[in-house]
Amino acid sequence: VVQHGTKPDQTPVRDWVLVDARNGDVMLRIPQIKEALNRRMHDGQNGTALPGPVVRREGEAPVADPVVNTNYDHLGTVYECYSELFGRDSIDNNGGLLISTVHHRVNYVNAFWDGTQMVYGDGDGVTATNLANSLDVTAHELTHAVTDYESDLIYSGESGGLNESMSDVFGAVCEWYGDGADEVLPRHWLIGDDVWTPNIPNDALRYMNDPATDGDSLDHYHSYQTGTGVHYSSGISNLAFYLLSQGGTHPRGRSTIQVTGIGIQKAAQIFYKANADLLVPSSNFEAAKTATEQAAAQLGYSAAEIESVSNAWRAVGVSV
Ligand code: ASN
Ligand code: ZN
Ligand code: CA
Repeated sequence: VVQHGTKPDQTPVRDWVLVDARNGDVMLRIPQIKEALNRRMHDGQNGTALPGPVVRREGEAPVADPVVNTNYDHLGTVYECYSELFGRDSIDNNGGLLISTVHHRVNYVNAFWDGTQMVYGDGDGVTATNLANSLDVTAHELTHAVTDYESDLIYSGESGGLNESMSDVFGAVCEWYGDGADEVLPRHWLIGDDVWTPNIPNDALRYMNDPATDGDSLDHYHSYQTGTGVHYSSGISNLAFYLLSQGGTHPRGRSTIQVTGIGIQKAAQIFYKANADLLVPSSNFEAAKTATEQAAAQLGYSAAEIESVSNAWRAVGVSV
C-alpha cells in the first residue's frame, strides 16, 4: 500500500510511504520535501489588525479578489525559486507556513516582514500600485524571513545594509527565475519597477545596476557613514552582486576595477551560501566579501570565478 504522509499542521509532504497492510506499520519512507509549499492568505480589510481573516489556504481554488490570487501565485514562484535553485524548503527550510496579509491599511505604500508574516499595502495609485502584485517585492519580503532564520543579520548599520541587500538580490534572482531562468533582463535589476509610479515608465524603487539612480542609495563603500539607512547602504552590495553576475566596471567610474561576470546563477549560489552558512548577525561589508569568497571556494568554483567575487567587492570600495 502506498500513501502520502503528512507533517502536523503543514501541507501534505507527499512522502512515498510503503505501509504494511496488516498492521499499518510504515516499512519504507521516501521523502519528497519539494511538495511542502504551504500558503495562507489573509485580507487586512484596509485596517491595521494582523493577520486579518483567512481568505485562501494552500490548494484552495482562486477567490474573487485578484490581489489575493496574484500574491498567492508569487509566493509559489518564490518558494519554487528557493527550492529549485538552492534546495531550500520554505523560509525555515522545513516547509514553514507562508503567511501573507494583503490590503493592509489605506493607500499604504509599503510592504514588510513583521517577524512572523508578510504584509502588503495597496499603494496610493500614484507613488505605487498594489505592492502584493510585484514578484520582486514578494521575494524581497520573503527573503527577510530566510535571513532571519539563517545569518540573522542585525537590521542596522552595515549588517542592516547587507540584510536589505540579500532581500533585493533574491528579489532580482527570483524574478529572473520566475521569467524562466533564462536571459537576464534590465528590469530584473530594478526593484519594484512593476508597481512603482504607474505614470512614470522605467523607474523603480531601487536600481541594483546603478544604485545612485534613486538619488539616495550608495554605490561605493567610501560614501558609507554611521547612520546611513539600511535601504541606502544596501546599494553597495547590490552593485557588487550585479557586477559579479553581469561583469563590467563601476557604472559611475568610482573605481577602475574590471569585473568578469560569472552569471546570475553562480552569483546567486554564492550569495545564498554566504547568507545561509557563513555570515553572522554582526557581519559587515568586509565580512561579506570574505564570506562570499569562501562560499565560492566551498562551492568548487574556479580561481578565476573567486577572483571575480573579490573584484566585484573591490569595485564598490570593499577591499579587505
Ligand atoms: N519595505 C521595507 C523592507 O522590506 C519595509 C522596511 O523598511 N522594513 O525593507
Ligand atoms: Zn527590506
Ligand atoms: Ca523587477
